[in-house]
Amino acid sequence: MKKTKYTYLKDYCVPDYLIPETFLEFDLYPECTIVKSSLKVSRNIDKITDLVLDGENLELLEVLINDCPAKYRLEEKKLIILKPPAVFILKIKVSICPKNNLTGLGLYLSNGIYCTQNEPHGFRTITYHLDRPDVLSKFNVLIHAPCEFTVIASNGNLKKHYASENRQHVWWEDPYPKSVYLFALIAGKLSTLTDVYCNSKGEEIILKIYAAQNKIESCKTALYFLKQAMRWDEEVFGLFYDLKLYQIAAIDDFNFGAMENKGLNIFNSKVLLLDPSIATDDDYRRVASTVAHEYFHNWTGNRVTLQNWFQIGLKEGLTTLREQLFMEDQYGNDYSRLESIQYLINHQFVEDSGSLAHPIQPKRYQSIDNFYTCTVYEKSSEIFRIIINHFGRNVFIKILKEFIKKFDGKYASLHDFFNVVSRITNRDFNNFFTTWFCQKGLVEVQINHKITALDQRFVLTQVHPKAKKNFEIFIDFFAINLTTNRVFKEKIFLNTKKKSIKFKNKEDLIWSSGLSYFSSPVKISLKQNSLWDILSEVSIDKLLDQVSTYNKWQIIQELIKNTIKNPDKFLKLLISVFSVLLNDASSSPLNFIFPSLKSLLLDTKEILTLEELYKNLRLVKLSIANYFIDLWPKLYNYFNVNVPYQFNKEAFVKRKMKNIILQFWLNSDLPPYELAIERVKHADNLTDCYGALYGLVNSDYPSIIELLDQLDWNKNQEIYNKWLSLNAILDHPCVLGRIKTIVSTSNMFRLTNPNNVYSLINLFGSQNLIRFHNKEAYSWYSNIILQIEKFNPNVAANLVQNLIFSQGISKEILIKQRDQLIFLQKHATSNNVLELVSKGIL
Ligand code: B3K
Ligand code: ZN
Repeated sequence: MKKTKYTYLKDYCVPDYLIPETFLEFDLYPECTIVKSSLKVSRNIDKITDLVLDGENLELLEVLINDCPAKYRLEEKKLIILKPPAVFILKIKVSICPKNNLTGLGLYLSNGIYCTQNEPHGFRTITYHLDRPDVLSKFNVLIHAPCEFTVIASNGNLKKHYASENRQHVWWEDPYPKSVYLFALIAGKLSTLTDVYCNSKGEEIILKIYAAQNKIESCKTALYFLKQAMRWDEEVFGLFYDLKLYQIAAIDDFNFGAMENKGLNIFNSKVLLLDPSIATDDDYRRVASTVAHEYFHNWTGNRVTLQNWFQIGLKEGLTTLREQLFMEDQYGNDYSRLESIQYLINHQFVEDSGSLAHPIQPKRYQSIDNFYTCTVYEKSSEIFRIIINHFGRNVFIKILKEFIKKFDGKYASLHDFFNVVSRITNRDFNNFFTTWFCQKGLVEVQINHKITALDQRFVLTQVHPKAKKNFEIFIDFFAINLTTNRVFKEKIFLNTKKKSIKFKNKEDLIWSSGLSYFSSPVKISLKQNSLWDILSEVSIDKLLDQVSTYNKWQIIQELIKNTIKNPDKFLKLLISVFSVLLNDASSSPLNFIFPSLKSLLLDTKEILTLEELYKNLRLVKLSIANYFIDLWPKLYNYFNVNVPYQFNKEAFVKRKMKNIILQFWLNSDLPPYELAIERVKHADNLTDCYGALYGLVNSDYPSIIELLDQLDWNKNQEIYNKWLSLNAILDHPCVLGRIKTIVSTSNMFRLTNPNNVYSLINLFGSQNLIRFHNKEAYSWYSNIILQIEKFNPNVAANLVQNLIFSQGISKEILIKQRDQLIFLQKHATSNNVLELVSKGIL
């Protein structure tokens, strides 16, 4: 039996020692990089005790205390300095091998470029240190590198650069104390894009982006987004950048999107490079939001860091909220807000309803890597947003400023933040904090409509099978009296199981879809079939006309779900709603996007199996496509404006509409295959080209395999990853065979490249539910997980999540799923994989 070792929040203690200053010296060589450190150490408790440093996969060469040999003991992942003095200088020399490091953590090589990733525990594979966020240290870094390197960078400001003996020597100094997870190093033959940002105080900040020579031109738009984000943070939060230099490096092999290292962000190229021929509009938006997110971390994460890793929701939730507010301000409140709500529902609601559900602040973990989830990012952001919803943006800004002032240069916990919230709002947030941050599980608010002899009422009930205590739910209740046309709004604080809202006029037709805007991250269940009957009687456009963008979208999403559950009953109504929407040129494209299969399964799991749901979904799409068959060409032409590609809100909304129309049309009995293929071949931008391909892949186009094979999409990794993703979502009996062939024979595909793995294998497991959930795919998939786990447990664990999915899956297939999890439990070796597997087996 493998031993399971957990880290518990209740065991947290302040560090025994502090390291206020760190000097690092790197002599970079692929096979053997020597890392020398000189640490100023001071005891932080009264008792004389050993100093226990973290370190993994290091070859220890020397340990000195105050320049004399130290007394130490070496354990597997620890270097224990035996009872050192209260204050001393510790010098350590280790050797590491970046070339053989395929974990995507610590110091590694990506296409010949030295790069680092240290959050959460990469630094311990670079040298011995206190690898915990509550130890903050001022860094001085000296790097020795080959003469031909054009970029040799670390955090902070460049102090000195000189060459001698065929090597370059570069000194960096970061004036701000930081946790080691924020340390970064980039070195290699890279090109640089430089710009200057002048802040509103008139100070100049040099901006630099580093990327491979053939990619540097594609970084210009990211630079523009960066300047937008810097300006926005000054104007909205009064937060200014605090160094003279801001650097971003683009790397091809990176485990996730990007990393906020102080003054030197490292980005996965996928979320930095933009050019209409390699990136879609969605990529443009993702780059804007990621560049802004990493920049905003400078205050929420870097200047104020975390007490321990149980608090990641603090920096990630606050930063995600800041990123979302930025996107709403820059790219349209309605569109961006609906997009984040949709993301939350499609991903976080699904996560919170399954076996991988966890509180934002977990009580324990085996591998903290497994907690960078949409619960920690998106759910916590929604909970922080409640403060804005309830008290207004200005109060939130005041709270954040106060919090930063109090904890600047220090670490903080979620609890610390809510203490500031309580103080400033004059309201006790303790219970709010413990219920929302320490309990897991999706909260559902059921809304029952009852007509009594005297009145009619809406009864709101909170339901949360996984939590013990009632949540404090802020509800901005919305109803509309369709008889009198009066809109009714009320703020309700649902901190008990039930509350009801009475309406005296029991004869009137009153409709409620719950929230007037998304005021809390809860799933609203409208238990009011009678109301849907009312809707068929009254003119639906009357209702849609009078409600907010959010309500409109919510009613349509609810109707789509009902139609998929019961097409006979609701299809007619859905079609009449679509008629209204399609005839309104200002309709948001998001109204026409169906909820994800996974989120639909959450609503239908007791009634429909995955196959039945999928069948109904296709039927609904076909019916809509055929019903509007005369309208599609007109709409398509209307939105197909013939102007050169530009990324701005008006243009991307038009392209989105155009592509949605094409995708519906392709699902009809008269699909415009030729038009779609013409788009694929001749569109002047990837959004239109990919949109047409996406439509074809999701239609019955008979030559789809030949078309995918003919595409010449292996010129660069960016476009190749797009091609992989189209293969991953193919609804075709050959899909598994194709994926296997790509993995084993394509010379562009590397299992060691996270983007390749995510675009093909992970997407297959997470999106192609119909083709993935079967015995053959499962057993191939778990073998791939084991192969990847050997060199990159982080990426392997991300894949495991797809094997833990039960909604709508038949018992017979679930047994096979379990068999694979048991197989993985037997053969896997990493905490990352084992922790998820054991949650899946429970
Ligand atoms: N803080 C990083 C994520 C680190 C993930 C480590 N597994 C990027 C971000 O959230 O901005
Ligand atoms: Zn973040």
